[in-house]
Amino acid sequence: MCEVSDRLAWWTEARFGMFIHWGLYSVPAGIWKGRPVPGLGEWIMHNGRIPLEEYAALAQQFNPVKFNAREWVELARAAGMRYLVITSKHHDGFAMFKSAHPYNIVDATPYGRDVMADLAEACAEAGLRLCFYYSQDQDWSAPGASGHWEEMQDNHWWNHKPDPERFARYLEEKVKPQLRELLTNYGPIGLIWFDTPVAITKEQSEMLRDFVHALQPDCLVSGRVGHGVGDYGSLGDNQIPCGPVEGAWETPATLNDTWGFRADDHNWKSLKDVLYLLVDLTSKGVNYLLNVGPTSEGLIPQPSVDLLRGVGRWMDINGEAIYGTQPNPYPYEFDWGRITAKGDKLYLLVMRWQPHLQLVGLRNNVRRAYLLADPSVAVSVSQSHDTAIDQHLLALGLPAQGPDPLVSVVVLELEGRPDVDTTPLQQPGGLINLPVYMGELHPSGPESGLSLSRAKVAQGWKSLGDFVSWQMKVSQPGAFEVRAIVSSPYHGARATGEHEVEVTVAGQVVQGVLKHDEPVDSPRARYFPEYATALGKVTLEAAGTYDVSLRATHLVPEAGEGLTLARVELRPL
Ligand code: JFZ
Repeated sequence: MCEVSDRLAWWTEARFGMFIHWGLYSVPAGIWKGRPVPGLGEWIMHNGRIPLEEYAALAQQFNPVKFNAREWVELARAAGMRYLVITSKHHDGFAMFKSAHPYNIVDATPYGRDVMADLAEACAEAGLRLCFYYSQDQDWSAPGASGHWEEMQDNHWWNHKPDPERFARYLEEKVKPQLRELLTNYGPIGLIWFDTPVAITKEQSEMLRDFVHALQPDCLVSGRVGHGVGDYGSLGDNQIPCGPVEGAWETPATLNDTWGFRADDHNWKSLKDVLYLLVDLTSKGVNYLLNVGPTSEGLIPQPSVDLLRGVGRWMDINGEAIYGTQPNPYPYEFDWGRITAKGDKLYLLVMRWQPHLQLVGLRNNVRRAYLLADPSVAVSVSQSHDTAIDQHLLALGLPAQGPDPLVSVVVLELEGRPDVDTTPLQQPGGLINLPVYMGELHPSGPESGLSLSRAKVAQGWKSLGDFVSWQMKVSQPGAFEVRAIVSSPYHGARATGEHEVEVTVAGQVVQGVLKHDEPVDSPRARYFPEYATALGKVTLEAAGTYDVSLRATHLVPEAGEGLTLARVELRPL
């Protein structure tokens, strides 16, 4: 069996994949007996408390005569996606492939075709990796599985505890045989995207992982197989970490607010939203798995098609700054955009174009700088070093307008591999950004739960003795406004508790209550809202290195996750 890092090579190179949620739920499309059932389209059976017999009857209406595997695959390829993950069996338990278990698309629908066979052929032709989503834990149709419909009438799936013996039998009698079908009938499979581990034990997660690897040694297993035993991890829906992550991670994301098609969901993201997510995630080393929810006729909704074609036009020109890149070597974001790296090159993905872009902390000599969209356009480079504070400065002279209205790429060819100062540095505009993950966390004692979340935000900050400290390098001294930025621990959560904090900067103290009336506008904050609070003013008389710390002076006990601090900012006044 090969090592995990070998298996992951194609996936890390790919960076961008298509997720497809398609099943019987595409027929009601969010509406049951004339009424919208709130929630995700693919959850309609559960959320609508629909008895299995009624739900299964949808199969007779599932006839996707407009389905064309080549068209879907062509769209994914045109968008720049390098792998495709499709729901082979979602929580409803219906198999979208030919299976010995009769509840499947070939045996139960008038369509009667194995769409996975068509997709496997189209993917092989186009050079895309075919991958299968498979709900191993929840199966609302299978006795013994979690979320079984008969046990859900006044229960919730996440606290439903199926009988361990019957659950084990379900794994043996349905899950393993179906995985064997998926891994033997369709050629090489890129990965199995397991999901929602709730009842599964660690031994069972390991057993399924090993079962997959035994059938196809190169096939990856998603982190949602449970208990952290997969080949890579999943972040939350649309979740962007604050800084680069270690290891292999992927963010699954929707184009509107559902995975499976809902006729009434028109809340489409813009091309700007999608490109910013792609760029932001890539700069942090996270794969982007972007979803489409086809209709029961077999069509990908037109707004999704238009968005993906827009992404594709951008990727045709700028894909080099995405595929096979390393994360930003600086451990922080820039207010003008993001950085990726490959070999001796840095790619500056500029979201806020400016003719005079400056970068601090790059120690390499720059051999050449150019626009990825048009290498013939002259970009001037000047580099200097301030020996007093040991700070490198790169100044670029760029055209007045960027080549792309949303994200334009400037390439820096360096002498050698990128070598950057990774301490918090004052940026050329004067801003100093102090993310918590770049500081030092000081838990008050063994009882303290203070730690970093997966997204690199402070969590478990519930004790007044906890604090965080940083050292920062200041090149342009003066007066600054000190701001604290909190992040919501949950997708779309509005507020986190009005905690009171004090920040000490070089011995000067400012203090205030963290409010929620100044939302931050950034790609990340769009999905996990962030709020900034101005705490007061400090003055730094000279360039140099300074200490900063933040403590809580009052914590709101009912805020579940405690003080979820993302960062402190010093803005020049
Ligand atoms: C799960 C499914 O329940 C859902 O239907 C869809 O298939 C999605 C891709 O995966 O939902 C989740 C599970 C976990 C998170 C988000 C959505 N999460 O950890 O943020």
